[in-house]
Amino acid sequence: MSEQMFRRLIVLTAFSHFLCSSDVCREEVTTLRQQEKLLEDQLHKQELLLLRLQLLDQPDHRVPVNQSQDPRDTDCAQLFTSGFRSSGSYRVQTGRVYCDMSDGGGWTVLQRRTNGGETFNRSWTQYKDGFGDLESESGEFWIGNDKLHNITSQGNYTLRINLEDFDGNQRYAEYQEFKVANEEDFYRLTFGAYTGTAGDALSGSLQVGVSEWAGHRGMKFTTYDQDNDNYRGNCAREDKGGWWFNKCHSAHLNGVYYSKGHYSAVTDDGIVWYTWRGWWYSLKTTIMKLRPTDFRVDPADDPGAVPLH
Ligand SMILES: [Ca+2]
Repeated sequence: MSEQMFRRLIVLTAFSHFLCSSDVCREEVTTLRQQEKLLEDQLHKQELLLLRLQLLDQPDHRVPVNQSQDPRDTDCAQLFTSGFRSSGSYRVQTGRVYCDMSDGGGWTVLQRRTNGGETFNRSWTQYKDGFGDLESESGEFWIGNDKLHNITSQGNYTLRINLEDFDGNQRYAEYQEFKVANEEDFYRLTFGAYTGTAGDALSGSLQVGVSEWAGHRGMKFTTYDQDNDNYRGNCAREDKGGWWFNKCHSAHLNGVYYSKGHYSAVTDDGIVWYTWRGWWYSLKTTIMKLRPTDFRVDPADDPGAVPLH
């Protein structure tokens, strides 16, 4: 029923009171009043619904509810720009991802270690598809190498790695031009210039002679069931986790979770960032995340934003 028809009904109901004299007529008036009340309620509900839809259409009033987002978004940076400001699990073009909307916002998280809840000694297929807990705030997971390739082939991305030891010290490493190749090229790792406070363990270039056998630039991905490293054996088997091994590593964030920092083992199979705590210290927390390099936070838009480097 249109608003115009509804108004006609109100007028009719109002005047019928003066025109009526018989009981039948009065009954009809009562029925009409009931209908009027029902329609009034319906109209009120529709007005509220219309108002909510109008609010959703305005960027400043977007509600950060995961279910209402557009699955065609390419990454967490695009979601952040669209108004989604809550960290959590979202669906983007390449599938489900965890978005870190703190630390400047717009980060797509690719790996997290916090408590040893998940084993990272997994097969090629599991690393390809991803595994672990993508839903909770401190869940451990690997995003999946196919997703990693799909996202990083969309543009120019910066990789940020946040590390924490068991004494509560925090360091970070950032790399420009982060890219992961497709499965045909064994998810080969590419990255550019380093900045940060944890040291450049990914290239291993800090110490002379290390990068040739331990650096990860240009390395293919290796798992216990698919050996693509430069070592005579299989680094993933020895160090118990999938990674871009060389012969074998100067950084291995998918290693065994040890509940104390210093560890002893047959091989250096802990969660290692060589340039900070060496090969025989296993870190407490690691987060690897990526964001388009040209992403800029408008300070007026997000007063809590951390200045970018
Ligand atoms: Ca090998």
